[in-house]
Amino acid sequence: MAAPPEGFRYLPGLLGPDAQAALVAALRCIAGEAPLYRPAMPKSGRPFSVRMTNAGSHGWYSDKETGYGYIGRHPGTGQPWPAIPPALLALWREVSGYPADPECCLVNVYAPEARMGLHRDEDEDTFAAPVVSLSLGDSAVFRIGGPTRRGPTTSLKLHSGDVVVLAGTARLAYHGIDRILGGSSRLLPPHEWGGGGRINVTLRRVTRPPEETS
Ligand code: MD6
Ligand code: FE
Repeated sequence: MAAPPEGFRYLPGLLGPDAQAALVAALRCIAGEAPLYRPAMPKSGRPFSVRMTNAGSHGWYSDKETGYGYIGRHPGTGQPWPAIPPALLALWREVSGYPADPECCLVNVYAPEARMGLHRDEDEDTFAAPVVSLSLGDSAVFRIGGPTRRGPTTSLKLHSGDVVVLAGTARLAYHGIDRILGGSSRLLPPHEWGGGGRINVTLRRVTRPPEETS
């Protein structure tokens, strides 16, 4: 175990039950327009256990050929991504401390068996903006380390309504989801999201805005 890096903020229960339910409804609309897809690892083509979709001008995507990165349209429908819901823009303005709005709202959908390996969010053109993350549905074991994959890590449980901010040094820290505590929440209707589970929303700035002074 190690203390979480500088710039890591954990805001437990920032969103109450009504706000969580309203966001699930907004995410249902997004997934209706921009269907969930399963990204694949660069080179190996190994599929992720997590399904994803996006809102905003930039959507995060990965497949065998293109690798990790952002695209302006849904890979299946070819349509632009839906708009980021106003409640999520409000959350970003409240907690990010950053002068420009996010461009990507990545929606990660975890079935109870899904996981996310240790990674850094490093596909953006600016790291001065934090990444703001919101958990909905089942609780999950989140692990965060430091700037190298091998260093010591700290684990904490993220529950529905919790918000995590990765800013400063933590912005480029390795992190991942070790496991989902299946059945720990009743927020997500099981028939709709493929087995209940968990939704994680991350808000990111992708391009460097004029407001960002060097
Ligand atoms: C998750 N979260 O909570 C995965 N990335 O399902 C992330 O990968 C993440 O929570 C950047 C910043 C905060 C995060
Ligand atoms: Fe991440």
